[in-house]
Amino acid sequence: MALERFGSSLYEALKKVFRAPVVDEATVKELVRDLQRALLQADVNVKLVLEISNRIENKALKEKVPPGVSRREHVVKVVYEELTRFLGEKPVPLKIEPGKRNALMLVGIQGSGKTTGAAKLARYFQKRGLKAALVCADTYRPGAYAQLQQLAKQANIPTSGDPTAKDPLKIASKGLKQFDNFDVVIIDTAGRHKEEKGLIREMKMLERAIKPDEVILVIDGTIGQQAAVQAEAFHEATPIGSIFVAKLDGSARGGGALSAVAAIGAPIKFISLGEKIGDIEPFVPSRFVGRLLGMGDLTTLIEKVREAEVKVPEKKMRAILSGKFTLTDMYEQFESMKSLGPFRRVLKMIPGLTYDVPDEMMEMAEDKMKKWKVIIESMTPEEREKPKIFNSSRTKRVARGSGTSEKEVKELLKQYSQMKKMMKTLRRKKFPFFGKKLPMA
Ligand SMILES: Nc1nc2c(ncn2[C@@H]2O[C@H](COP(=O)(O)OP(=O)(O)OP(=O)(O)O)[C@@H](O)[C@H]2O)c(=O)[nH]1
Ligand SMILES: [Mg+2]
Repeated sequence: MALERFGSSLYEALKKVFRAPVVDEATVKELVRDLQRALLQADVNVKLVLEISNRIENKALKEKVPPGVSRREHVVKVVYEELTRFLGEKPVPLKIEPGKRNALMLVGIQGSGKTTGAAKLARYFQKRGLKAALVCADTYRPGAYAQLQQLAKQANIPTSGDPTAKDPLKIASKGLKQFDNFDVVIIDTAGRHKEEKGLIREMKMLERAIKPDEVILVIDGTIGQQAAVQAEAFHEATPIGSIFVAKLDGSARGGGALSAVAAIGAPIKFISLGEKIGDIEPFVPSRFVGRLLGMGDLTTLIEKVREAEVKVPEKKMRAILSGKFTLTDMYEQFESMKSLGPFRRVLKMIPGLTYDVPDEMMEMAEDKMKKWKVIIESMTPEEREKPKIFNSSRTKRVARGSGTSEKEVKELLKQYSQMKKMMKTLRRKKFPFFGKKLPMA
């Protein structure tokens, strides 16, 4: 399995679609070929590859494109939908049976995120009105119980454990008894690296003895392809009911977790995007596929793009593309970006840009945009329409009026001319049809 590579090559394939000047049958066919290659490289069964790629080709070429959506967006949407179907369509919730004590046992290798994961899960259920408790059955790691207690304290979750205990089964049983009238009891177990055989043996023994309602395998989202080997080893010892993927914050795309799913067939039910006790969310396949492809949540993007499209009247678009781009237009652009939500989120959704923009830069861009808007607000209508008339006394006045410096006003004007230039090249490169009839109209 090489699902992680599969992720990135798919991403490359889709990038081609985004870069193509026109999306036509040839573009779709090339995409389908790239897709097939990527799926085959990921060891997907040939029959399944053909099935998926045929469906994508048919839908992309034959399905009617809804109004307001470009052919390009439609193609990407089709790929996305079909892959989501392939990787699991709907979230699989972790079922907690009412009226009984549900025991969940967390397993995984050292440092994968079990202890933090246990606390996150307990808090998650507690927030949903269930009585949740934690049991520490890790008798190996020094300070394991203290770590769990410290996490649990943050959410007032009762814990059971004994730092001096040597027998994990004894303390697990004791904890289960203690919390017998609880809805959910989460058992944290030891993780070890070097002595994997011992760990597996212990886990088997614990599972047979306490018979948890579900064994949850915790996987570190950053480990890549090792995930499949790990998952198989654990699954062989005790059937894994579901997977919890930790550490999906940062740049990990989680392809490894998918290969674990493929290897053992257990669904991912939860993911974690941070160290804090509240950083847990139920797994949503569509969101994950977007992440895997490095594209953010595409359904949201498509919706937002559609909304934004409505906001720019076509007449205006034509005017801008014909080279008439004023500071008023620039201001409106900033406004429409704002309506798309925080700048960062918007940029994250743009294919090709995902994960490439450092946070500090994003913050700077957001701050700048705010400042630039104030500067434009301080100009006269004439200045906004004809920025060419700017001289040093006008610059001074606007800087004073907007509470900024002359340097900042000049910077905005420079940015403006760059954008204007960009609009012109855009017109030449991407809109060769301009001046004729817009094909989308
Ligand atoms: N950034 C980030 N860090 C995490 C996440 N989950 C866990 N960590 C960190 O990873 C480290 C190991 O987490 P633990 O929960 O102690 O892992 P464990 O599996 O219990 O480790 P052992 O008990 O030693 O086997 C800790 O420093 C956690 O704070 C996550 O989702 N994101
Ligand atoms: Mg631990």
